[in-house]
Amino acid sequence: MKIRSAKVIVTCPGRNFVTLKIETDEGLTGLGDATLNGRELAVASYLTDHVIPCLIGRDPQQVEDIWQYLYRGAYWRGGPVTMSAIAAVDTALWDIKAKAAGMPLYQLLGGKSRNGVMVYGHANGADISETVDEVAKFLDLGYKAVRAQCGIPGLPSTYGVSKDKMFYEPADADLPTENLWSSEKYLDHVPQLFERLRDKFGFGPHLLHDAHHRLTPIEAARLGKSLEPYRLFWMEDVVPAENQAAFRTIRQHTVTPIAIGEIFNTLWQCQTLIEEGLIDYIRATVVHAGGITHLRRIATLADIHHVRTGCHGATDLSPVCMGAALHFDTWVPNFGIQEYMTHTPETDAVFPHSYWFEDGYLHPGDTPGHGVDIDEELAAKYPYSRAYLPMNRLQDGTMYNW
Ligand code: GCO
Ligand code: MG
Repeated sequence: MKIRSAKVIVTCPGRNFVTLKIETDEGLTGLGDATLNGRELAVASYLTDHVIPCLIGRDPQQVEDIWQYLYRGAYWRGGPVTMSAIAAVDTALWDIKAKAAGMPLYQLLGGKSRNGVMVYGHANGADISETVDEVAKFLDLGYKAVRAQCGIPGLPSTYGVSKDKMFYEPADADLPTENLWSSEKYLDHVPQLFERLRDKFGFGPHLLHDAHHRLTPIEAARLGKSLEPYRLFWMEDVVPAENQAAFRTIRQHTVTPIAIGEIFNTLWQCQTLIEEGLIDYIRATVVHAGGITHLRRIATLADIHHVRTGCHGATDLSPVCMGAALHFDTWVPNFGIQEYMTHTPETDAVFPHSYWFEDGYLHPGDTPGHGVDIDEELAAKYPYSRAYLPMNRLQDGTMYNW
């Protein structure tokens, strides 16, 4: 079998997605997600201008060799653009391999380890009462786990709070909007939210929270301590992780479980976190962490150190990434949870897929491959439209982490 052609499809059915489609001389096709929120066209160019010419004529069955070729061979290693491009190729090749075998992808990875993939939904509100109502909606839909975010008194806007509840989309403008941040106000408010949620819903549902890289290690330690009575499933991205050793401070002070990794691209960015047992959940996923081939290595290292997976699954990860992640989740022994933000109906129509939600769990389906396709004619009706994530400043104007 040989790779005959490959192309990049950019479409914006409500938000931008970049998809790689690889075609073989035997007529099999495979799809990989290459979406990098706010930097979509950089990955599209990386693939079209630098990767696709090297793929033509290669044997698509050599998934590992092609991964190594693109990673080692480029000399320049890592980074979100490179690793999203490699991930797209890798995902498309696994899709082809599974289709050639006539099997759903999870079978090739090692088969089912569970009957369904537990997911968490996103509840958010302008204030605590609104967030409580939103959590109730998710529980009514059958979710076993819900992430809760809410507005902070004294801050006009913040991460995780949106007007459009079910389709929360942070890339909200064609140039970055700006938020204002105060860790003091945030740290005072968040425990009140979880106190109300536990009062109302008890300790049955899993509750999660994302601090979106905004605290210092000692502030994060305080957050974890103050949330201990409410027994969260995890607190996510409490500090930026360039300095992995900083997590030692947080770990010393709190037993609230720690999750991080949605922006990680390689194992090296979480090696210390995992090997020293500084985290409980690793959030890396297929598209930004080098595809199934590399994510599998991260998960295997994590397993040895009692760290479980919690793949990123926001709306900027396309249904192609979600489909691949669900096969991975169905197999991976140290599965923790999968994030799930539903895509808009327009996006679902462009990407017909075999996965489905039922009673708090997602199921990958049994279609050969990863089970996600693209309707190219429909995709062409939604041209790229530039969109950026917001930025964030402290109240005195200092540039800060979003
Ligand atoms: C999450 C994330 C997202 C990101 C988004 C950026 O936990 O789902 O933090 O909301 O901000 O994916 O592109
Ligand atoms: Mg997050």
